[in-house]
Amino acid sequence: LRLETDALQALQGNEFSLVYQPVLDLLSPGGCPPVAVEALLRWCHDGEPVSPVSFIPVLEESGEIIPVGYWVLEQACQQTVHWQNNGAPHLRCSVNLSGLQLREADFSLRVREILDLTGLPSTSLVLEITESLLVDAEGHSVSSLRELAAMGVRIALDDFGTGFCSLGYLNRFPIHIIKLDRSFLVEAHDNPTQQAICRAIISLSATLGLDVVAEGIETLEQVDFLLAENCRFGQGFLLSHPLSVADMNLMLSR
Ligand code: G
Ligand code: G
Ligand code: MN
Ligand code: NA
Repeated sequence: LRLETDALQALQGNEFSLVYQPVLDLLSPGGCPPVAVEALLRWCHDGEPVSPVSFIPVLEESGEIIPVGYWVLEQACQQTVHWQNNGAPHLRCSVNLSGLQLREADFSLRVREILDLTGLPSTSLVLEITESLLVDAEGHSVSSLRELAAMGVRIALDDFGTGFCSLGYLNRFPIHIIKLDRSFLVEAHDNPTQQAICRAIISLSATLGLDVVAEGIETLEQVDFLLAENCRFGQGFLLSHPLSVADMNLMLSR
């Protein structure tokens, strides 16, 4: 309960911040700037970090995820424009959405305004949604997705393979990127079934013309496996932890 009332004041109190996890081209992990960064929300409350796993549901429950979500979008777009103007002209920015945000009547319009305000090209923005969001999507959310895609915004399906999304959804909705859930990769080295699932998702994506980003890469063996399977993009602690703006600046200046 305490968390709830405090979350309402956190936005005004500047208690939120973003960290950015690089998405790298596995063919040249150290050799070129990240292809994208995923913005991840952090809340430092009374000097203590609170995990998004516990506070995002609270923000969703109270509806506060709407204003916080717009803050995240604006902040991430503004920061990405800065990086684009300072040595990483092709950097994309990936932002996680919760289902409530897509249900907002004027969501795509607000995204358009944020892009115009910050100057981020629409094609540089990736919005990450989950399978459950698609399964529950009613008409309006689907129109929002189509409007965003028509603007040039790219849509990524996050944690792919863990939800209840049938493969038919990949055709029915405007999806451009699949983010392969890290659970498959964790067991890929000694579990032939998980390995086969990874392989199938990667090859299906290629057939459908979708990019795949492997999540949660923690070992070199996983990188080798992914490259052998023609999965070109990845993120994970091995490549880089989520970074503060200052640490991202350092990474980009190398
Ligand atoms: O950053 P971390 O791995 O702790 O994130 C935990 C969860 O919180 C992930 O599922 C991630 O997608 C989610 N998350 C992080 N930042 C945001 C955000 O800005 N908006 C939403 N809706 N979810 C987020
Ligand atoms: O659900 P989503 O994919 O948005 O979650 C992103 C979360 O995954 C972030 O909170 C980030 O900290 C976490 N993460 C990123 N890379 C790794 C990794 O290599 N291993 C693990 N265990 N978590 C990771
Ligand atoms: Mn994500
Ligand atoms: Na994910």
